[in-house]
Amino acid sequence: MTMSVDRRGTATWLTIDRPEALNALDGPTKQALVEALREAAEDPDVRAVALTGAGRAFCVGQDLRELEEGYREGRAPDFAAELERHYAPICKLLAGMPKPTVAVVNGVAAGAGVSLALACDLRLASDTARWRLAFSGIALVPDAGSTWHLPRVVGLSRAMEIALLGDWVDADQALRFGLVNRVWPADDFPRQAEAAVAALAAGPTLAFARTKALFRDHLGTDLAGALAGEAEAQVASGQTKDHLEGVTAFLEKRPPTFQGA
Ligand code: T3D
Repeated sequence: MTMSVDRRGTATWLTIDRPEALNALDGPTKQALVEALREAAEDPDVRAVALTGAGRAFCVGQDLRELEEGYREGRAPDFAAELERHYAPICKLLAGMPKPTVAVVNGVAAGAGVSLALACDLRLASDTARWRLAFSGIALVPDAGSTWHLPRVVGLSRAMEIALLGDWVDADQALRFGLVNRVWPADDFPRQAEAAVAALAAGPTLAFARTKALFRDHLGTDLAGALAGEAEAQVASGQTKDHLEGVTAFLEKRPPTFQGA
């Protein structure tokens, strides 16, 4: 078992579970991740997805040992096939899932581990987590969606800094750069992250799904297109039970109870 799937209320927690290899992504782990993400995406009872790592690391990217034999013989892997088979689906599922996805970054993140965290909607980190894009260390370009996500998350100049200078980014820097949304002390991190994910899973899931889609679609749209897209999504959102509940709760001066419907 290289990954565990754990339902906590209406949230699903996916834990990459190869602590002895700092949760490096070998073939079975990537396949398990694709399947678990597909199931979470399709299950209407799952209203938020958290991705984390077992032990002291979040994920250190591609398992380089798995590729050792080929490299020793002077052969690079078939990157195109591997990106298409695993990394692209994982990235698309995390980004496009119709419910919030959260990287719960408990420790070191490197290489494609950073790419996975970037593909999530939010990144919550322990103050012991540190980040390194790491691709340049093995003379590769950033992949698994990170050339698309990183400049959008931190801006072009910071993305260049992180990719080209290649330094470790610590928790303070990650917060300052906008790479993470929240940082908590390590001893309180599990409790805080769990509460944050539970709060997202109790949110207006259909409105969250449309919000995600609008933000992503509108990255490549002009204002007129964005206004039209918002109008269409708002008509659909206005017909949900959660919308009625939200307004009713406001009028009755009580917190809303959203059902994700
Ligand atoms: O198909 C494609 O498109 C390829 C895509 C490639 C993108 C990538 O993700 S390339 C990989 C990028 N990641 C890295 O370069 C990180 C490599 N790891 C490190 O630099 C260090 O491990 C760390 C700085 C992250 C942590 O250092 P430290 O000293 O705390 O731990 P350690 O002793 O180096 O690692 C502990 C174990 O994890 C160790 O195993 P061992 O020797 O005790 O049996 C180490 O080999 C293993 N490990 C760490 N990173 C990887 C790994 N095993 C396989 N693959 C790894 N990436």
